[in-house]
Amino acid sequence: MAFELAFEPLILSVEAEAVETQPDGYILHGADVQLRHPFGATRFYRHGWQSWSPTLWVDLRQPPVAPLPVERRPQMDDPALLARAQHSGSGVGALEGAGGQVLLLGALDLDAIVWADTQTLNGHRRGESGRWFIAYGDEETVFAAYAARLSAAFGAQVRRAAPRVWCSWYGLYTRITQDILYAVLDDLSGLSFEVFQVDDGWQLDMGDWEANAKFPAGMEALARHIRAAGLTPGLWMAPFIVRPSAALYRDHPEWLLRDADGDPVPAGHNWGGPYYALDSTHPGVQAWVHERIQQALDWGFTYLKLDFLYAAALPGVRHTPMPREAAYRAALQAIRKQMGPESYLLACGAPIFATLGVAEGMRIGPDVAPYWDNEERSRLLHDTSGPGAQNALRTSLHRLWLKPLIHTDPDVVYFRTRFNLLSPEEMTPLQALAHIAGFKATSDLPQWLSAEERSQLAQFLEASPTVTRRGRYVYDLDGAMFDFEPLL
Ligand code: 9PG
Repeated sequence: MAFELAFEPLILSVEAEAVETQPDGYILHGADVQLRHPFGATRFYRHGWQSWSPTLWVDLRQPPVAPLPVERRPQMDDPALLARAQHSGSGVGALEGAGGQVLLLGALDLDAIVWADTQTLNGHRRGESGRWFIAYGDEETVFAAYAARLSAAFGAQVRRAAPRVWCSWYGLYTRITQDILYAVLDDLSGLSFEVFQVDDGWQLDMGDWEANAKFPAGMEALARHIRAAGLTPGLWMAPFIVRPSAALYRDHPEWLLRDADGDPVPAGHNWGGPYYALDSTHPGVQAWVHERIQQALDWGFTYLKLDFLYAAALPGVRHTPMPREAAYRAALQAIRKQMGPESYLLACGAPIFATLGVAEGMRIGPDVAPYWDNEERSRLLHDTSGPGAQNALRTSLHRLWLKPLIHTDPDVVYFRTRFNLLSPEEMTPLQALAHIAGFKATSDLPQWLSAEERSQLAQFLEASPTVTRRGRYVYDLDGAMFDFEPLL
């Protein structure tokens, strides 16, 4: 049915099943909704599916985000989004209108996409029907109104400030050992971190979540050591992916998510080969994930960074047929419940919408790196989902409107100049973004820091500047202005 929406002075016509007028916009009903817009070749807010997926304003005259080779698509974005010819985003999309106004169309359900061309703005939901919020006005106002609607639909998890985290990844990568981490713990004393998070490198394999030979005393001893240093033990796991080299892959082929031909669904390509998704609706997988999470909790880790979560929401044939984001959300909810109210869940590589209201924190951009950009991947492959400070900054900046819903983690910041190609002009904006996003973390090894750098880190951890947004990319932190636009 056709309806007219009045957005003074605009009247827009929309195809939907039903329309409800609201003080801050309209609610549309229907699996498919279509609006005609008068903005022509304007810019589109393209919202990527999971943490690392490209999220930015794009020009409708330019081609849509180019997909990576098929085996790497899931780690970039929803493969179904990347296969589309139109400018498409996950859950929400927006167009720049006249005089700095923005027209936003956002789903209030999971498993939804928004796409646009020079004449239409469209919503499509995989499911029987759908609910959508549409608003036109000042950018900050319409995104805030949408965030409030999402909070009502999915719940918000913001109960306390995000913890200050030391994370092993961006300093040591997989080269962590028990002895190195014990030494780092000693050197961190005097800095006001709250969480010491052990990242990738402790486990036998993706799928075999037991300590490897670099942790001879075991994970329980490590957690005890961290707690004795006055910090909360944190641990990285990727519970829904498995590598072919893992014992799990050989022991339980029936647990893999499979496509219509019966082949395992690849979740990406890393660590020198493909890795596969587990079917989180399979009772065997559910029992196994429960055991793995319980083991981490029993070891004493009460902060879990769960990664590559999108794998549980990839297209595939499931043991229990259900929409794929709903399948992932149910699995994450089971984990969240098991963790109890005192433990912290940081979701990474996570489908954004399906994680809201479940996890306390979520990575909202791709990985930072001790360099600004990987020219080859960004320029030649046109992939902005890869590691690099610029990619991380860009995507995270475009997701800050999620702040009322969840702790928004823009990834770690740097203070070290050792083993780091970033200039001060690149490091300072990352630090500012951490204050703006409200999530502070670093991977700098204390022994790498000069006395001056260590004191900058100490100040960063203790500061909580008042943040005022002055424009899309302009923020005021206690009177200091940061304009991120030239960096994008
Ligand atoms: C550990 C890391 C860190 C990091 C996470 C995640 O192949 N990939 O496309 C790919 C993307 C991101 C990535 C690793 C691989 O990083 O974001 O913080 O925990 O895993 O392996």
